[in-house]
Amino acid sequence: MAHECKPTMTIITAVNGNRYKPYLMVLLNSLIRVGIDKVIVVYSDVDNIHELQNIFPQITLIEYPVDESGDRVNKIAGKVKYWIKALKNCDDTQIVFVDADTYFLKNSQEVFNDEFDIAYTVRQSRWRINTGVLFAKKRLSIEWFLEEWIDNNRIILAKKELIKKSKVEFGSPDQMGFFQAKEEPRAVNTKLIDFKELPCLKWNMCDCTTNLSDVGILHLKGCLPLLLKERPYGKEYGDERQPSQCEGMFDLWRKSYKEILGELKGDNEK
Ligand SMILES: [Mn+2]
Repeated sequence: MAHECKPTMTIITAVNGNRYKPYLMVLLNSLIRVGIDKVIVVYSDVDNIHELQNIFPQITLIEYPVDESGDRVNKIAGKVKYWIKALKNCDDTQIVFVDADTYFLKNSQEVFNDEFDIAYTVRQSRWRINTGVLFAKKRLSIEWFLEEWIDNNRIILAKKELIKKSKVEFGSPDQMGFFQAKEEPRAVNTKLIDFKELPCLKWNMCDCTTNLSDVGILHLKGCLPLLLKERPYGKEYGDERQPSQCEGMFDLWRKSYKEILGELKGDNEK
């Protein structure tokens, strides 16, 4: 076709607070390696975040006002709110929403060859859905879906029993909120969303495996002190994963982090 142009893809992520900055740095580094050059980062309360623009000129940084209310719900329901903000600033039709603690090993463009509006990842685990990685084709309904997801999070977080249920059945309130938005859509628009399931093993690998050759996206899952070797591995810290299996993934992350710290240092000395 004469006017057909190659579809592009934007990665959207969010960071709230300084402690997520190392994750973001490594994520950006991984994106560059696999040739993804459009990234929108919505952030709050991160020191010197603009220094990252020197090493990753292709990122768009959008500041989200720091939540001064101290509202716990706002914090927990937060990620999706940031994603919506990014979505409003995105002109691509193919979007990958990811947690900052993810790491791309492959360009994930191939996922968009399939038909869907939203593709989410599932695994063989007590908690089947993991919302750390989400693929979406941009339609108005996607924004509505994200709004319904936030509303659900708020409803869950307002009731102790629901919080408990969400942790037991879904691993977190946020994952239960997603499940409900998908299963019990309210608006006509969101009822028509076409969902697709993707294997976590390939597109949101969080259970650790020694063989990373088939993996497209890794998900470190909140173990920064362990990654930075500030504490040893241990069940007492809530780690469910086996350290021997995770070492490959952790080493990859550490190597990348060191590399960027070096670049930032070099940049500051210029
Ligand atoms: Mn995560």
